[in-house]
Amino acid sequence: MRTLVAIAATAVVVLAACGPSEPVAPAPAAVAAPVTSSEVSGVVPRNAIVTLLPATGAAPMPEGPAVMDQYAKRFVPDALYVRVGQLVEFRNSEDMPHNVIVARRGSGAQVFNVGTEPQQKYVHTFDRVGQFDVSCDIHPGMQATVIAVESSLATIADDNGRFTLANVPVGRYRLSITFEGRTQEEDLEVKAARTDVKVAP
Ligand SMILES: [Cu+2]
Repeated sequence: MRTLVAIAATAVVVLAACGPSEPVAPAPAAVAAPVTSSEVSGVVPRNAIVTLLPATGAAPMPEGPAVMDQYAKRFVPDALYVRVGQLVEFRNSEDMPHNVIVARRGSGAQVFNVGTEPQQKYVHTFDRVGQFDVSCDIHPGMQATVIAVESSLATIADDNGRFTLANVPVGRYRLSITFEGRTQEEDLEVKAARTDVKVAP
């Protein structure tokens, strides 16, 4: 019993030393990091080309050409995003002749059909947004896709119309949707970590 009393007395002394009116500094408020980029995703018409364009003006053009090569009897890469107006080099980097046939997906309209001799290249500039099927009729297994777009922020919706664009800087955009040969646009403000989009055909 004596021991318990002594402990209680000690506790009182310690509490008194703290003082009753000691100012308590407020805990620093948790500061959320500002959102600088967003994942833009949603549903649009199936297989549509989805592009985010600047709110005004044109997206800056990348330097240099885009390149689709031919080697090991393949197109490399087998899917290539290029910019409308950009030089696109179709190269042949192996020791056998190929050709390059480019046709607009959907209509099937042929854009060009050229032979590509070893170590040669053919240069083309796409003048419209669209998806293009690329083939070599010497080697039927050679198939590729070119997607011509007007911004580096672009993708293709899947068969259910779902798409995702990651790491989109916050800001105001024009959302451009191209499907079945036509394009529709709407304003889009990207300001949250996730931005949901729904565009009916
Ligand atoms: Cu070939």
